[in-house]
Amino acid sequence: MKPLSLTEKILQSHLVGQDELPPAGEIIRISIDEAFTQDATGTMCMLQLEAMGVTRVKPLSVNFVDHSMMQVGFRNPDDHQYLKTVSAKLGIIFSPAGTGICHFTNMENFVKPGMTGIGADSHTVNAGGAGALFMGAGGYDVALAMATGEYSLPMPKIVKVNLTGRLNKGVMAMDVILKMLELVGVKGGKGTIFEYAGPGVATLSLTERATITNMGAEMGATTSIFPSDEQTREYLKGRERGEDYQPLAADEQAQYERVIDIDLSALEPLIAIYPSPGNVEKISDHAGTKVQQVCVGSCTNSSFENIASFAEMLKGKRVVVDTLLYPGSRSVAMQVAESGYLTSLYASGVRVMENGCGACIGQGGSPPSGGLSLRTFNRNFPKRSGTDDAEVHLVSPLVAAASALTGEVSAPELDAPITLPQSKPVIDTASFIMPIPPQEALDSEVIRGPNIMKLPDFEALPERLEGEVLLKLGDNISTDDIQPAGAFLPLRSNVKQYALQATFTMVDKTFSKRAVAARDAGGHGFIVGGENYGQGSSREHAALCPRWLGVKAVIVAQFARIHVANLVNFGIVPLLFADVADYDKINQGDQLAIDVSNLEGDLVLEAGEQKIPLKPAFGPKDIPVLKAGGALPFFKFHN
Ligand code: MIC
Ligand code: SF4
Repeated sequence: MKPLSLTEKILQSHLVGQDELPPAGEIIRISIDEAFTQDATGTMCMLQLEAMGVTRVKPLSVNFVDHSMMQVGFRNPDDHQYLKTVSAKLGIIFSPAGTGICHFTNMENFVKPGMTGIGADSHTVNAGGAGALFMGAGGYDVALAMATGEYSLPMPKIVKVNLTGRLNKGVMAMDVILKMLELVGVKGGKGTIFEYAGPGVATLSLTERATITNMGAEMGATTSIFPSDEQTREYLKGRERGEDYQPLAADEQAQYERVIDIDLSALEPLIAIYPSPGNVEKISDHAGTKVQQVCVGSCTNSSFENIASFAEMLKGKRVVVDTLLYPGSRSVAMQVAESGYLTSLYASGVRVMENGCGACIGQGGSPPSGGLSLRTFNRNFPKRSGTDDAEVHLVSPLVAAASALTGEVSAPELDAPITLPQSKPVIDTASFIMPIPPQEALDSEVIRGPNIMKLPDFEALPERLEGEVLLKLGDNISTDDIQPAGAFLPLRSNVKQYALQATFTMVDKTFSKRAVAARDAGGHGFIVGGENYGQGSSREHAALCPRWLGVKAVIVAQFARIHVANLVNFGIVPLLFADVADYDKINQGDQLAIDVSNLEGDLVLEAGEQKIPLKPAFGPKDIPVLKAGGALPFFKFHN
């Protein structure tokens, strides 16, 4: 038998409709063991699920509330109430506000080694730390997976990351993934699954592994995975889920696309410099830079071990800058309290915040104007913090602690490695609200407050697209640039207002007005961009809102994986320049046309006298979806 990688073993055991794994790039269909959303993507996902006519979901499904929790006014509470009642009816477990960050809480309670899963959030890949194959997707694809228990994806390339050695004192799992980002870059993971292996793996705890898989999203990777071993068993036992354990690893002679070697003992504390997680440098090169704020937490670094290490460094001392801490879950927060760290953190002057995304998604905790915030989070895209001219650098919890004490970027100076006291995890399964049994659910009411708007209807694709280049953008445009979150999060269930108030405001405040005027004059909007367009979040609003504003095609040098699927799902034609040099021939304001009557044929961009060859960024199975005007009209027509 051919020796298999761990990824191949899991994919093989979940294949639907074929027996053999095809070469990289070909579409595979797999069964999905779990599908989940969080509140910021969940309302749209649930509206689509309802529009599909689904009355009960197939796989284990969970709706978490963690992103939009400020409850200033009726909008967030309306969303939460809708999610709670629709979950009960459709057979979905509901994780209310305060229970914890989706990826963290998911890992604690639901993920088992060997499982497959998709979630409406790019950091769903976090679950790879427990030997499971989880991927981020847009809300429509998650709704479809909840309805069918299946998901399609291009067969990924599999790259082995061979870990040797052991982390030195003051160096953390965050530094391992920052090293990977330095080596691979923010688009180097596209179409790839990173499989961690080698003797260094055994030295990393499960939550350390999850820090590493979590930020695989920042390399554009499909996902990342660790083997399931004694560390996995230990973690599951601690969570009273010992029976969920099974050992899993790649076969000895498994073949990989390539191998990356990382010696853990050679790593030093690193920092990702604003404005990209890919700008990785040594802490020592930035030591002494003044900081105005420190934030610890996010789905990347909010485990008990992270918080306890942070608290140990602060013990008996006071922070000198505004320092905010977001525990990953109520379970972690209770363990922090029981072990005495809550008191010592307060005594050190730390602001202990709610168990949720918080400052990571710009829900409060913005730094001051022109300030520098050091964060243990995974993203530092422009303006994501909510302060337009503030900068954010990404660091480990120990660097965060050292810097909070000095008010400057500082490496952790330790005489000996930090040892944490024995402490038992606190189990918090009581926070979950279980769905109503199917028979009773038929009569249960779904409560839709005024913030829950109807989904917009979209027409089929015309034969010819004609209109203006509404925006010409550069490389690495993130979904935070396209459709900012932060203060706009309460508009996630209100497409019209979210589009009018937020779309592309980060790059051009006139965008939505110009787009609506062009749309209402009968034109089709075009967006032109460079490499890695749509990096970052899985938010489908970054396609849905531009579509509402009349955008019909996006032409770029290269797309990020989840975003291109979202464009197709909302009927925007994703296209690539056949020759990247042609990007220079197009300007904002140009009038363009494309004959899209035959999406299988050659596609040519007509720009005045110029005829510019294009390549599809969509696959054959996407063509009928695009023609129908998007996934939902396509689904409704065929069911
Ligand atoms: C993010 O970190 O950008 C988010 C907010 O979690 C997004 C999801 C969203 O936009 O709702 C993600 O990572 O997919
Ligand atoms: Fe939440 Fe931040 Fe993680 Fe996104 S990256 S899920 S906003 S904690």
